[in-house]
Parts: sequence; structure tokens; C-alpha cells
Amino acid sequence: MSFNVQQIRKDFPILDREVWPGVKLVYLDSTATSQKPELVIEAMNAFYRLSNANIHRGVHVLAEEATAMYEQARVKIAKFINAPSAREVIYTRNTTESINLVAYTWARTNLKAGDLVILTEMEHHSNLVPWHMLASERGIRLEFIPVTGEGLLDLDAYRSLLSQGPKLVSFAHMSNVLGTINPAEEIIRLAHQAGAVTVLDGAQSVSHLKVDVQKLGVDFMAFSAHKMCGPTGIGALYGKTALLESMPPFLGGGDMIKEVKLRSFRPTTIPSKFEAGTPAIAESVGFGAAVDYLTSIGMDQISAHEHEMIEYALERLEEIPGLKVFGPSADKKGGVASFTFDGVHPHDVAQILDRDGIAVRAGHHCAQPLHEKFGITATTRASFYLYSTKEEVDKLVEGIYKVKKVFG
Ligand code: C6P
Repeated sequence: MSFNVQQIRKDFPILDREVWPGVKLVYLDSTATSQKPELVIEAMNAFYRLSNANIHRGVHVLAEEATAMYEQARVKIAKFINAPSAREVIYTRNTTESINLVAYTWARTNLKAGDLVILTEMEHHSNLVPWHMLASERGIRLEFIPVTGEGLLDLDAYRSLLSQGPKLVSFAHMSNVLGTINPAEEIIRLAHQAGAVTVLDGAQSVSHLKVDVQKLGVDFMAFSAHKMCGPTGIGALYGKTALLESMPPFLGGGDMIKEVKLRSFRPTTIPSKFEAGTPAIAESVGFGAAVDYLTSIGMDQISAHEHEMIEYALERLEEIPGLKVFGPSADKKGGVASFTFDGVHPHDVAQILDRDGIAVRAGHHCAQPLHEKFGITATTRASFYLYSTKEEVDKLVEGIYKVKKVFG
């Protein structure tokens, strides 16, 4: 099936809305969260209308139906990332919770004072703060792969950090600020050679690239449904069976146990061991529908479209005097353009763009150390997804010229 962006836009009801009277939405904030196709909204709606019940608990028709839908979605998600088994996909609330799960269970069992964890300077706070917390609690050591001026990871510096014998390497597959797509397969291979366990923050990659956990060889991968056309409130942690089985549970409560006595309990097997309490059931159905939707279009086609978008966006943005885009050239990045503009505060840029219905994000995008590295506190960020168009980029550029007028 050929990729037709106008056809795809029809799948997303929100893209038709006016945000101000007579002003159509230009949604350029998909890195924060993607919009949802009708099919996902409808799948969740149908669940509540027809199949709503709690899972793994009842023997009645609805309970069995809901349980089957929850587990079928897990199978779809596993297939989407090419996990060898659906048992290796743990439902969480989001990427943040997935990384915290690894930090609270695997890391607190396996790391002791002085052990080295390697992160990068381009991490989202979700892949920094859990390790800061562990560092203050346990005295683990944190080192960071530096980011070059171009916005790439310095792999020579990484190789020399590896000679210090890290226990864990945890990094973003794609930066939410620079858009940089990191060479994950190589980083993981080198980490394994050095004897380290690997965690991939897939928040920005699983939604935009074809991600194959077996090809990558990664031990854990975290991602969120809401960035990939699915609902908020649900995400996943992929983990290799042997690692997940060796880890203690994360949260305690219903559904994660085999047996409970007054003074003890035995946890059940994966994946339920990590899914205490009533989970996000309707959301799992939406997550499964989102994966079906992306699969039906094809991740290769989506990546190719986004590549075309970022190429065009960089070309147009870089012609604006006083505008500086951060990050590498289009061939090394996904559909993210973070920029500063001529002494105008990024929030002011975003606010003026909003008057024309253009939704962008301004701030540090939960990556304060990365902004500090570039000597700035904030950027304005435009980001693209499968439904973005070149006309929207043109509107963004027109909007920025208006900003110039307002600020003289
Ligand atoms: N970045 C952005 O606007 P959650 O919030 O848990 O779904 O995802 C966290 C997260 C982790 N890693 C990366 C690389 C991310 O981009 C994000 C989310 C959004 O950039 C919201 S701050």
C-alpha cells in the first residue's frame, strides 16, 4: 500500500478541529504525545460498551473476554518489537515507570556501592533521575557518554568508559530534543562485550522506527503507548526472560502472587509478577489497536515519511536569519527540530505560533542537562509524525516570520 498522508490524516479526527474560530490545528508536538486514530478511540470505546470487566479474576463471559483482549494486545506488542515471547512484555504506565521498574528491581538486586552505570548527556530526566536516586541510596557511580557539538554521541569516549567495567549501560535510542538516532546496536554490542546489562529508552524510537529487540540484542527496553498512536496511562517494558525471572517483584498486591499467607507471599511468574493491581485494561486494548494501525501502514513507510519531513523542515528553518536548529543533519535524526530564535524566548515563540493554531513545545523538554551542555535553558521544538505535512512546515515558517515582526 502506498503512503498517502492526506488519507492518513482522515484517520485522526482531532486534525480536523479548529483551535481558534476559523483557525485549524497544526499539530507539531507529537514528540510530547501523538494524536490517536479513530480506530484506537473506537477500540477503547467498544471495550467499555461491550466487554468491560476486571481481568484474571472472574469466570464470567465478560471477565474472560476482557482477559483475552488484554493478553491478545500483549501478543501484538511483542510481535511489533519482535520479542521472542509475549511473556517478555510487561505492561507499565509509561516509559518512566518501565525504567524505574528496572532501577528498583534489577539494579537494587545487582548493583552495590562503587558499581558503574553509564548513561549519556542526552538523556530525558526519566533515564537520569532513577539512577540519581540509586546513586544517593547505594553509592553507585554514574558516568555519561558525551554529546558532540553536532549532537551525536562520542563513541570513542564511550569505548574508554567501557574499559572501567560498567555493570549497566542505559541510553535513549532517539533523543527527544536533538532527534539524534543513536547507533543502538553497536552501543549494545560494545556494552555486552564489556559485561554490562543494557537498557534502551525507546520512548521516541518505537513510535518512529522499526525496532527489533532481537536484532538489537538489548536486555531491557522501555516505551510508551501514547507516543505511538495509543492511549496515555499505559506503556511497556521488554526484558529478556532470564533477567525478568531473576528479578524480585516491583509493586506488591493482587495479581502478582502465587500464594499469600499472613506473614509471607510467593510471587507468580512473568509477566504478571510485575503487574500488581487492576491494570489499564481498556488502555491495553487501545495499545493493541495502535500497534495494529502502525503495522498496517508499515514502520518503514512511516520512517521514510518523517525523514522527508525533517529534511524539508531543516531546509526551510535554516533559511530563517537568526534561527538555530540543534542536533545533527537530517540523515542522522528523526522528525524533531528544536531551535532557538534571535533572542526571543522559546515560550514567546510558542505562544505566538499558538495564535495561528500551531502547537509546538517550548522549554527544556525534560532534558535540562542537555540544554545546559549547549549553553541554553530552553528551545522551541517542532516535531513530526506520520500525519504531518510539508504545508504544516510552511505554516510554521510563516509563523516564525510573524514572531520576528512582533519582536521587531
Ligand atoms: N518525552 C517530550 O515532550 P513518558 O512520559 O514516561 O511517557 O516518557 C518519558 C520519556 C522518556 N524518554 C524519552 C526520550 C522521552 O522523550 C520521554 C517523553 C516527552 O519530549 C514528554 S516530557
